[in-house]
Formats: sequence, C-alpha cells, structure tokens
Amino acid sequence: MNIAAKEWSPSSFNTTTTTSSSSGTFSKQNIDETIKKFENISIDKNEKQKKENKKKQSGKENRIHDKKKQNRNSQNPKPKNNNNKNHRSQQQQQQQQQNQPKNKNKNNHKSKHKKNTESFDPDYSAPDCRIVIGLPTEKFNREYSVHDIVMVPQLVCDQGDFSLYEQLVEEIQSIGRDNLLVEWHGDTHLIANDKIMGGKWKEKMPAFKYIVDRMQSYFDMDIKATRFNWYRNSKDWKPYHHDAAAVKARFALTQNCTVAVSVGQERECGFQHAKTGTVVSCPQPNGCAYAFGRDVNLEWRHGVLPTKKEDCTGRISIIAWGYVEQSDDRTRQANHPFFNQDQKNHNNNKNKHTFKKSNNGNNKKGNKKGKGWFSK
Ligand SMILES: O=C(O)CCC(=O)C(=O)O
Ligand SMILES: [Fe+2]
Repeated sequence: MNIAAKEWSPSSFNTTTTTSSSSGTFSKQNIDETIKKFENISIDKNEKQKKENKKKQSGKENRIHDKKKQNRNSQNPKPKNNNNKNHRSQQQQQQQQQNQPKNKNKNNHKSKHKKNTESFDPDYSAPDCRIVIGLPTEKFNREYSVHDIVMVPQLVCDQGDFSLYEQLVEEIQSIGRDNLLVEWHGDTHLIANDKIMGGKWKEKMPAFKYIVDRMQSYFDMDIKATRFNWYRNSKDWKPYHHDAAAVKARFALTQNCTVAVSVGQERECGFQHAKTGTVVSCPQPNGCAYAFGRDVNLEWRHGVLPTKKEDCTGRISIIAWGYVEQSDDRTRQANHPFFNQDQKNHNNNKNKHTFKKSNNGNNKKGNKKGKGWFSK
C-alpha cells in the first residue's frame, strides 16, 4: 500500500477508468476499483524493475567472473601436453591430478577463489635436485645422494684471499708451453690441454695439486679425471652441458660425481633442467666448491652463466670427476640403460677387451683412459 500511496496523485489517474472524476463525483466502489487497478499497475512496474535490476546484476557478475577466469588462465597457462616427455612418471602425474583440491565449498558449490595450497596429500617422490650446504671442515661427513648439489663456501681458502688464484695463474704460465691453454669449443673460455706433456704439467703445479687433494679428501672421492678452466674476463662463459658420465656409458660406470672449485672473481653457475628448462643459479665466490651427484648430471645441464658486468676479472675452476659413494633412494634412473645389468656386463666386457688390446699393442683408446680428455 505504501507504494500505491506514493504514486497517488491526480495526474496518475487513467482517464478511461475514471469518467466520473471529470464530474467531480466518486462513488466508494469506483474509488476501490481504481485503487486496485492502480496497485496492480504499480506492482507490475515494480516487478519489472526488480527483474531488470537482477538481470543487470547477473550480467555484471558474469563479466567479472569471466575476467577473473581470464586472469587466472594467463597467470597459470595450462601446461602443454608434451606427450610423455615429462621427467616425472605418468603414474605420479595421475596421482597428482587425483590429489588436486576439488575447489568446492561446504555446499558443494564451485569456489570463485583459487586455493593457495595445491594438494594436501603428502608427496614422497624425490626432489628434482637437493641443495646441500657443506661446512668447510675436514670431511663432508654426511650421506651423499644422487640428487644432491652440494655447496661448500671457503673449501680451499678464505673468500677474501685471492692469493690462490694468483698462484695458479703464475704456475700455469710458468709451464712455458704456448699450446697448453686452448679455446674450449670456439672461443667461450680456455682449458688446459691434458694431452700436452701427457698431462704431466699438473705435477708441476702445487696449487693445482693442493686443490685436487682437498676435493678428494673432503668427499672421499676416487678421482678419475681433472680439468683446469680459465674464464679470463666477463666475455668468457660456459654453455650448458652434461658431463661425460651422462652421455657415455664407459664414463658412467666409474664417474658419478663432479666437483668444481672456484678461485678468483665470483661468477654464477647455472643448472638447467634438461626437460623443463627451469634454471637454478648459484653464485660461486672465491674459494667455494660445488659438487653434483649422478642424477643431477643426468637430469640437469650445468654451465657458467654469461655476464654483462664490464669489470669482471678472471676466474679459474678446477674440476674433478670421479666416484663418490651415493644413496640412490627414490632415483628416477633405475632403468637407465647405463645402469641396466645387461648393459653393465656388456660395457665391462668391452672395457676388458680395450684393456687387453692396449696391453698387447699400443691402443689409443686404452691410453686415453683416466686422462679425462673428451669433448662434449
Ligand atoms: O667452471 C665451472 O664451474 C664449470 C666447468 C664445467 O662444467 C666443466 O669443465 O665441465
Ligand atoms: Fe661440466
């Protein structure tokens, strides 16, 4: 009635229904009928308005919802179907999909908000890699896993003491062989050539020997090969690559670990996941060492990142490849052909054959073994 009362004014009258109004006489019946008609018109009008408002409101909500959905999709693009190329097993992926939260609230309505926790089901699979900090004590003193990237600051000297770098530069130059330092794969940086003097130049470098001995005793490592890398300035870098044990079966049998000691200017070393392309980078200050296990070498590439810093002076890295006792708990590489038993037997036979030949005759392959000279 309030609504009708509000509308009540002489001009609101429909003249066809109130002929008596013109005469100025209103019967009670006429007035009641007129009020009723007016109320109906007014209620109709009101309903219509309400419906329209509702329509407008829901249109607005849909637009907001669509926009939110769009934003969500652009922030989290759906992963491309890379046909089984994912490094995690299909089973793991299926389990993860099943474990996705249903995003439904108590009343089983779809929630408009994205959950900030993706899954509440515990995931026991191995990490893609595990970052471990080693203390610069005498020994690493903990179990080494195939998934480990180990960082040991100040393994060979204090971070601020650059005398070891200077000594290495002096030692390598005093060998006095022009062709000892060669460009690695074009002109990325220099490496010392193991073939020169049959690798005997290393024995004439006490600083080099000190670093190799420190790596060996810290990780209880059976060292099979070593390398001297020299990054002269900011122009030098090392492209992402796998070390030989990831690509050559005969290396895989005796080398499951790479250790790199850095001296000189700090540079960033990067690990790039071979399947996803994800990059993790780790600064390497003077005196620091990093090491990585078997599965890290198989599943990631590594390199020394290029830098745009102009004032970059030199860095030397001494690398050791060899064998360190490792736990292969939750490895994804159990069926890798290099570690498959048949393949192992095959490789062992091949190696025996190579040794025999090299003992009887002058087999080049046999002589090369253990010198660590290979091109990637
Ligand atoms: O200099 C480094 O830290 C990396 C060297 C390296 O990856 C190699 O020599 O294979
Ligand atoms: Fe390498």
